Amino acid sequence: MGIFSRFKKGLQKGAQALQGAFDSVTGKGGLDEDSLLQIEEAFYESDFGVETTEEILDSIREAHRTEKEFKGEDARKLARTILGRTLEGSEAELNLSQSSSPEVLCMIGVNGSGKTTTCAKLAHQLKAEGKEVVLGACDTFRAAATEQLKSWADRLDLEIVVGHHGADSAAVAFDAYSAGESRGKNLVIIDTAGRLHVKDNLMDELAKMKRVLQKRNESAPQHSWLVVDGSTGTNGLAQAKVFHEKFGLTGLVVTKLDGTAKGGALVSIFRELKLPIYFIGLGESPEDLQPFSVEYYLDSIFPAAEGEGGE
Ligand SMILES: Nc1nc2c(ncn2[C@@H]2O[C@H](COP(=O)(O)OP(=O)(O)OP(=O)(O)O)[C@@H](O)[C@H]2O)c(=O)[nH]1
Ligand SMILES: [Mg+2]
Repeated sequence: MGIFSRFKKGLQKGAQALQGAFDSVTGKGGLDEDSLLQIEEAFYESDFGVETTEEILDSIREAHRTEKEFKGEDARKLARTILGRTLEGSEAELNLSQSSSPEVLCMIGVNGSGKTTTCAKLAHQLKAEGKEVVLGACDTFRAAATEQLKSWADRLDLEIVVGHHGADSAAVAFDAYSAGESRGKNLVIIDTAGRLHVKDNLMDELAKMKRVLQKRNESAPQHSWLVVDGSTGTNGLAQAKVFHEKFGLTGLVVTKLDGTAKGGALVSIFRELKLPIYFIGLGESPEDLQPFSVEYYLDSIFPAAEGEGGE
């Protein structure tokens, strides 16, 4: 499956919600207050956030008032343009330096957001690109967590450093870094235990992991990504703010965008934090983790109308 097809298929539900609203007004001679409310509601329900939704609706209302021939289709295009502008700077590529010591990427986030699977999928993709990667199974909190990452590593033939259940996660991170260094790896990907951003003791544990890593390499971790479940909507924003404050994030991964109509949450999170979105999750297979592309995202949620070309 091509990359755009993956986006389109994954974002299908999110697209339907918006499309329904716009479809009901395209074809109509013009927009009326009723249809504008319908569009507004669809943006709110998809979790694009208050600011973005208001900006879009204000622009549509203004154009509707001042342009004689302004139709539903024009409203859709205007919304797309504004979202494109809002998402400027949200794409990012993981570039690893060629230095002799490995870089470190910490994958953090609340329980069940998709950290462990993202670690495995990313390691798999980087390996396919010829990068040398080692995984650190630093979720020592849950007995099954190490096993989960280990079974991915076995299946995808990835190198992994594990600690025993209940071990100090910072110590496992330290070991993983040491292994990465002695084996000449480019990147150490650290899987961490899920934690609620409001639990101070668990947040302190993350800070400790960072301190311990910095004893080996003062610029580690070079990458700290928050993995956010895209289907939890604006909840993700509250989490992201706290994790960013306490740990200093460098980027985001937004998972589970397949199967949710709340695909707009990534826009509100980006708008607020201005952290690049490195990857998005569009399903459970390794290939469903895709570098975020604004163009593919917008093309998926605003499919070209008939006669406009496109897929
Ligand atoms: N549909 C879908 N499922 C996903 C995606 N990403 C992760 N999952 C699933 O979400 C579930 C939780 O993923 P994990 O990677 O275990 O999440 P985690 O953050 O490591 O969870 P904890 O370690 O318990 O905090 C798994 O069943 C994954 O297969 C995605 O993009 N789409
Ligand atoms: Mg996990």
